[in-house]
Amino acid sequence: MLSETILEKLNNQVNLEFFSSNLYLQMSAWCHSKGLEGCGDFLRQHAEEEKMHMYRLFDYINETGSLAVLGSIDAPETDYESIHEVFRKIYDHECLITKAINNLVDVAMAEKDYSTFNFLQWYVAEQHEEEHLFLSILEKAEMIGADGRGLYHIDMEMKKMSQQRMAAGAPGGA
Ligand code: OFO
Repeated sequence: MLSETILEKLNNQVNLEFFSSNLYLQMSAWCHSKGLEGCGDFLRQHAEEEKMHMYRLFDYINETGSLAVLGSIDAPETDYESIHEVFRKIYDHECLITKAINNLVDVAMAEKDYSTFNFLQWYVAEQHEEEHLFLSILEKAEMIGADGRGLYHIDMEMKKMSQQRMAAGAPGGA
């Protein structure tokens, strides 16, 4: 049984994960519109992963006998100046998600809701991985540069990562 506070926060997180999915799907469309196929494929896959994060929360809420509630989701930004800006915004967004998860963990602990606390540990580990992943992509992209050749390299790198993830059974794909 979830307390009202925890339920509200879990439902907020459901929406946040949905927003993340839409954000990355929109970014993937921007990449494809600029000819950055590798980046676009990678972000589309990542949008699918975010949907899995959302479903995991949704199922957990349902399993407790509480009601998962889908609220309205803000439209993501559609235009970016560069692929570097895209990756910078993704990294910042992931840091924001980490804060939201940490806040949920704090509340679960304060309420002695050990089941939710335990459930959230998966997200704690996932956020560590995602922050690390996007920080390393951002750093590499900044190192490579933004001229034509640099962009080509970034896109090839992302294509490789996307293919590796597909081979490892990641959800999604273009
Ligand atoms: Fe990319 O983060 Fe969900 O949780």
